[in-house]
Amino acid sequence: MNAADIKSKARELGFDLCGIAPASDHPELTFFREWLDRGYAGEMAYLNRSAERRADVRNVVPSARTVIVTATVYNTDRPYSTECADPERAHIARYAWGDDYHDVIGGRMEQLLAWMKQSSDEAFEARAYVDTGPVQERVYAQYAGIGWIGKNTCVIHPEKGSWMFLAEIICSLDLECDRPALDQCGTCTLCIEACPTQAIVAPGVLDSTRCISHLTIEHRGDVPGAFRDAIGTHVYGCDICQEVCPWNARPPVSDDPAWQPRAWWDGVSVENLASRSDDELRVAMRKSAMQRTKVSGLRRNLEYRRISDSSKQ
Ligand code: B12
Ligand code: SF4
Repeated sequence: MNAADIKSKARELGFDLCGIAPASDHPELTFFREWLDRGYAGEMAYLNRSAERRADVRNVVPSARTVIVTATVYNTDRPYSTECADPERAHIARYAWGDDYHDVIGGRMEQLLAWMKQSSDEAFEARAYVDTGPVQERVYAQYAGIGWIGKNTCVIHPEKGSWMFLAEIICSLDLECDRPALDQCGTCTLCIEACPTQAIVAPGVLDSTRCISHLTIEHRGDVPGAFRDAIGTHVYGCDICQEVCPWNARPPVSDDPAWQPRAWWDGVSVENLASRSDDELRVAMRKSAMQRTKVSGLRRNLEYRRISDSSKQ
């Protein structure tokens, strides 16, 4: 079993891209500590707790020599929030429209790993992760040639754009590695200018305490009043800095049933969602990434919007 065999199996399992990065001292890995020290992680205390392990995959799998990175396009054919003229439309980030990617991609990664174990002549150590592992996924994706880390901090592929989930297998096999992706943002700063809360404080540096994704999903308790107008009808996450990106102007669309928008969220208004009972919302959020905030978190975001609308009348 070699690198080409792994990539062809990854394609067979439905991954759009697969590349291999060396498990070495990539300079970008050191930004993480500085980012934490500046307080940019906001309330995501788990990032502080796991900082040492996140510094290098060899702290997670000591024998690691390579990181196999996969990317899965989750974009569907629905318009962007920036294209929507209806001021009452509820905007939910597109990564959360369908089934929970942790389960779907996690299952496919386990299949890839099981196949590797069966096909390899050599015994090896490995761990598969999607999102929640102590891994700086974007850095390894860049070194695996999946895409460059854009000014909006997202990994962008020249043809696939950035609507992609990343996942990886850290392993002790000495596989042939890909060339790192080259930065193609150039002089463009559209994402930095479009962010309604000025959360991209420098190219590639995001202050989570200002990011709508953090404010509507990770933040507990009251959302600071100063951000509520800028949040608008973004009731769960935010896609603006990717929607304005020229590399996402003609993005590929996935026909995978897992990522298609559930009818509950498809083109609905804030009022429509807010009028749903807790039980209905619970059913709608079942096995979706939106379970992270539970019904109470979504309800909080919906209520802010309703209160702000009624105070303007
Ligand atoms: C914490 C987290 C968040 C936080 C912080 C995001 C952030 N930009 O750091 C919040 C809640 C805000 C968030 C939001 C979103 N997230 Co998120 N998130 C993560 C998580 C769990 C960790 C990221 C992390 O370590 N951040 C810390 C910073 C330092 O790391 P980084 O962004 O990877 O950093 C690179 C650049 O910022 C840059 N950099 C940093 N500092 C500096 C300094 C200088 C001088 C320079 C030049 C560069 C530079 O280099 C970095 C490497 O250090 C990853 C999964 C994982 N385990 O990696 C998913 C992940 C990054 N998220 C993802 C997604 C989909 C989203 C959202 C689109 C969801 C949404 N629509 O609401 C938004 C996108 C917002 C955005 N513009 O990033 C995907 C991104 C896929 C992709 N194509 O890049 C990931 C990889 C999950 C996955 N497995 O698919 N997320
Ligand atoms: S996700 Fe939205 S709030 Fe966060 S950095 Fe991008 S545009 Fe700004």
